[in-house]
Amino acid sequence: MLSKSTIVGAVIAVTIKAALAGANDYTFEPVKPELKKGNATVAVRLVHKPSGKSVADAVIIQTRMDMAPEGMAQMASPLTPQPGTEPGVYSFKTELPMEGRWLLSIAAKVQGEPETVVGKITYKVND
Ligand SMILES: [Cu+2]
Repeated sequence: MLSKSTIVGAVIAVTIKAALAGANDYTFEPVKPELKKGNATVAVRLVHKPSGKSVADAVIIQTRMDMAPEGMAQMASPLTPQPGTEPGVYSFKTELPMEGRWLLSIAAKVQGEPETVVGKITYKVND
């Protein structure tokens, strides 16, 4: 016979697993990890890891592109959303005035997922 504490423990374990599964089931991947200095299009694919499928219809709620990886977090370039080229790909226009590593921080709401999905991608920007 199962003790009450065993059952409570199992319920808690399942609850924690469900919470961890949530947003961590999703990942943002760069369409191209390298960009050219100047006018640039930053495109990311949102992937549901367990199925390997691209996720269309996510709502991007926050973006930031800055040079934090080079110790220049204050050097940020605003991102302007562009029409998607294909389902599951989210594109933005920006201006990258300096070569080096730039960090994209992005947050999205995915249908059926209560947690916010966040991603961080480091791009290499070439002259
Ligand atoms: Cu810089």
